[in-house]
Amino acid sequence: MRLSDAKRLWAAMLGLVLAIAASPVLAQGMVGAPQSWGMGLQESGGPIKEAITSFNSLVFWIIVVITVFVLVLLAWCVFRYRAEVNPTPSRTSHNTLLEVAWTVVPVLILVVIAIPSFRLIYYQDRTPDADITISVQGRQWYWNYTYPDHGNFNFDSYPLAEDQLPPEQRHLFRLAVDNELVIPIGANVRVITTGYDVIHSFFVPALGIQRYTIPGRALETWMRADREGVFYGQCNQICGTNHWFMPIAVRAVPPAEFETWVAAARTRFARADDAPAPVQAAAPEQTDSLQIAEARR
Ligand SMILES: [Cu+2]
Repeated sequence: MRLSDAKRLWAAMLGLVLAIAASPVLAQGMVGAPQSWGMGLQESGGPIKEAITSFNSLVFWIIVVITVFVLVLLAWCVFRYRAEVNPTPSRTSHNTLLEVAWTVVPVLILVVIAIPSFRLIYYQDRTPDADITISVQGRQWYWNYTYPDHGNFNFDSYPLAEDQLPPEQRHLFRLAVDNELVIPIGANVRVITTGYDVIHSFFVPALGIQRYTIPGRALETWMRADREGVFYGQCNQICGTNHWFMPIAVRAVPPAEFETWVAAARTRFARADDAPAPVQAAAPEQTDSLQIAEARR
């Protein structure tokens, strides 16, 4: 390759890198969503998911070691004690040392798994120092979010139709929503979940959060995004015919941007305590919505 060719190649590569860096998708930060042919867990957007990922790796490697050990042992027995070379089979039926070992060793392995497992369950359970609280209500079939610390404004979140998405984001159909749940980066967000009609479940894999939303019951959990981005999830408790209609989009923005969004949202969305809670019979008001069209199909 001539020098000028090499230079041109470098220039082209640099151009490509700059073009990718300037594209709007990357400008928004991380996108927490499933990918085609994705293996393993989704990339983590915060500390809970990081803890889940490292616990998953620990268990994975324990499984690998056990599987390889059993496979090698089996292969060795099959080869070493085949009838050809071992015409008189052993009549041994008890071996105290071996029996104690194969009881105690698995128990120890389970203890090694149990300790970090319990630690993780309690870490995910609730945050001792919440910066903000958000109330999440699962409804048939949409999400309703309330910000009690910021004027108690409240809004619904519905999925976007496929043709409402720009072509390069079509893969986010059934994940992208009209009104995203916006949180500040680095804040411990206490999430209180309730159910309006049946049991739903608030699940955002990239943030490592999942909690049922149960009618007549308030459950607590928390989440924190340490990276800017949009983290997608879905209701993961079968809740009726339009269960698919409950995607979740959590957008993490810098704190200053969050304050700007709150100021705009307070005027845009009616305050929860200004209006009585909607009754179920009033729900089909949005005759033009995708949900109604889907239900009629
Ligand atoms: Cu559901």
